[in-house]
Amino acid sequence: MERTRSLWLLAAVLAALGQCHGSSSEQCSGAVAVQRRVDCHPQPGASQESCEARGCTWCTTDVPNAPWCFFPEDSPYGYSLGGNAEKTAKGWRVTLNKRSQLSLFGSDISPVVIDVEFQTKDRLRFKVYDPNRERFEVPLKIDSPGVAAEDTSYDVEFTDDASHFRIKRKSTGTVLWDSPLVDLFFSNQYLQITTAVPSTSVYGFGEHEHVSFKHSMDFVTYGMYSRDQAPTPNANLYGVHPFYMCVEDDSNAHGVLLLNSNAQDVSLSPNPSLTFRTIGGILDFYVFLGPTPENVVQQYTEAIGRPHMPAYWSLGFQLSRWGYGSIDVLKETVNRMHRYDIPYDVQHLDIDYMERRLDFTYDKENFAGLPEYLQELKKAGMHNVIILDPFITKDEEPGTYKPYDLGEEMGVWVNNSDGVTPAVGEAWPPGHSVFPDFTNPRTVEWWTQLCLEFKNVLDYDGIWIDMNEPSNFLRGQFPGCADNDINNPPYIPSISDRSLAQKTLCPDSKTYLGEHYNTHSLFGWSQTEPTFHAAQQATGKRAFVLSRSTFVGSGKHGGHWLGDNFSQWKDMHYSIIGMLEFNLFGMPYIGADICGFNYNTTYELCLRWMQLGSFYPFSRNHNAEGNMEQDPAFFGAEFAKISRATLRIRYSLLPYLYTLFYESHVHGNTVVRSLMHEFTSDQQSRGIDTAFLWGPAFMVAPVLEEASTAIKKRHHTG
Ligand code: MIG
Repeated sequence: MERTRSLWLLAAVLAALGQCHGSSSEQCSGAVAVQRRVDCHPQPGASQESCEARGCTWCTTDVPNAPWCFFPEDSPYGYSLGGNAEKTAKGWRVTLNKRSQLSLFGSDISPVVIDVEFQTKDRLRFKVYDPNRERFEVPLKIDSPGVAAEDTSYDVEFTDDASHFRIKRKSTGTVLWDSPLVDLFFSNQYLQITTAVPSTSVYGFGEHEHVSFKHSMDFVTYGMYSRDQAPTPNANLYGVHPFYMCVEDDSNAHGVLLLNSNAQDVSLSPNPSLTFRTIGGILDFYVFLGPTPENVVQQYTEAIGRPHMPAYWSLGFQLSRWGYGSIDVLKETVNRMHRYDIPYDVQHLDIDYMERRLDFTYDKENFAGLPEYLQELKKAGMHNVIILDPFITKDEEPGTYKPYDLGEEMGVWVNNSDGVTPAVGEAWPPGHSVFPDFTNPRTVEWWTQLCLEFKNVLDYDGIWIDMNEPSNFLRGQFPGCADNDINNPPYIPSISDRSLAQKTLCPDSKTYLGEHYNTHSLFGWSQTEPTFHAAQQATGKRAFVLSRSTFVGSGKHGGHWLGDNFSQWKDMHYSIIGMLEFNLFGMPYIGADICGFNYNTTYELCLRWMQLGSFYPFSRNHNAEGNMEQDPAFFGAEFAKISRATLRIRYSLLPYLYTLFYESHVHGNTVVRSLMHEFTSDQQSRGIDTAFLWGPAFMVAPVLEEASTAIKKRHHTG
């Protein structure tokens, strides 16, 4: 014992020395090569002791972010085939048995079943689940016509030694998916699967601010859990999209969705491989065979729902800001926009239009005459969008605030773990707030009624739904979260604060569809569809819904903006990446706050951003409270002239943009796409994210750097 320990110590010292001298990264003989390591201690705080206690190998390395604790080649974990495949209506299924008693996070489930379904010629589903107990599944309906195995473009099989589960592209033999069964975990609160990917050209996963469109595979981990979080590189943001596209070396492309709404993360490793970890639900994968990037997105949206068809007016330029503060300032801004003749179709109203930030009210003092003014704008051909937050104050005098009184009567709130008393948190409205549970049909009734009634107060054309992660200014509701396995699971994915309750509700809160633990990231998604129908009913026209939190399939009923970005040059660049990613996610109605939300903008940055933003599908200049004004009429004649000129290019191309949206609505095409999408076989196109295309035929290459007047031809390495 003693001797082994000192050997370990010696190894650690040698490793540390090696690190100092930057010598070879491989310090331990016989260990799995660094680039092939799969993390055996994904939670923080790994030590040699805790690593070896779980039967894994400890070996330090100077390769940044590579795991020091990893599964050995002869890992005792995982599952093995429990028998022969059994034929099912649309495919086959097999049982898997756990290989040993060892457990990473406890409560392992065995047996589990892999069900393979040949859904369409180019789409297959495989799900791993517990045959003996129902677990949470995302209630997204995906049609599965079914197709015979010989008519598919893919083969699904186990390797001869039954150690790997594989999916192949028939036409080329390329292995698209390859999971060693020893890397499969299926416990109550920890599910993990690893797959090799056929190339390092991997795109997608959201929502994050990614610093490149094509991902680095150098041991990068992205957490996914909806959160009120201003974009910062790699942090989990407002929405959840566990979808990636991979472009194979021969330029065929495929896509993969993990349909799971629990807190999760994915690690990208140089092998190249991906490791998915989620803390609930089931492993429910959909694979789309392409073979072009456009085909992948078409097939993806065929499954999850085609993007909605936006109203023509919503392709016009839009203006917003938080903090006009009064109708006079609003009018002044609108007037100068017209005075400078800036193409402009939509005016947004942020929370300052409300009385004390209460939904379904307006400030009759500071915004006196707002109803009449909105009608005036409409007569002049403009359209209006109003913001609504998901929290409802419970502290008004009874009988004075209908949204609360009616909601209370109808029982529409998210409840505490007892399933009866409403969860009470704190947000923008004065006092304390409750949270509508949009997974409950009664809530949909309540919300629809309020939206319809409010249309008679403010003549809106569209609804902007904010803060629906859902955001709460506390860590969990009052009086804080109980200490239990739901609130404090054994593994918390790589998300900000490593907390499931920070800035939101306790995971053990109850929604109609189930525990908040499972439904948290579905909150905004579940609000989008009813808001879409309410807006449609209220206006009698095509609906406009802009949602901050989104999930797989949200594009069917709403658009998205990239959230609270910063007035910084790099944010302009990242906005292109976000826009390209949301086009992969089936949400082509997308844009970032032009000129930046947080911080004061500058003349030059804002002007360049107006030029870029003129080509966002959703083109809106928006600003945070307290910052200097930044509408394109604010900076004077020269600025206005340049903005007008680029916006006029946009407007002259609106028939084209509208047609692209039609194609996205009907065939699932992207509207904005990367150069790689169109020039896939050109290796150089793989990494380009400083320019983009509208459809196949129009390229935008904006200036993204300060004090520059030309675009440098950058060298892009595959
Ligand atoms: O806590 O409504 O992302 O666009 O201006 C901030 C005020 C709440 C966040 C949104 C932003 C909006 C702001 N909201």
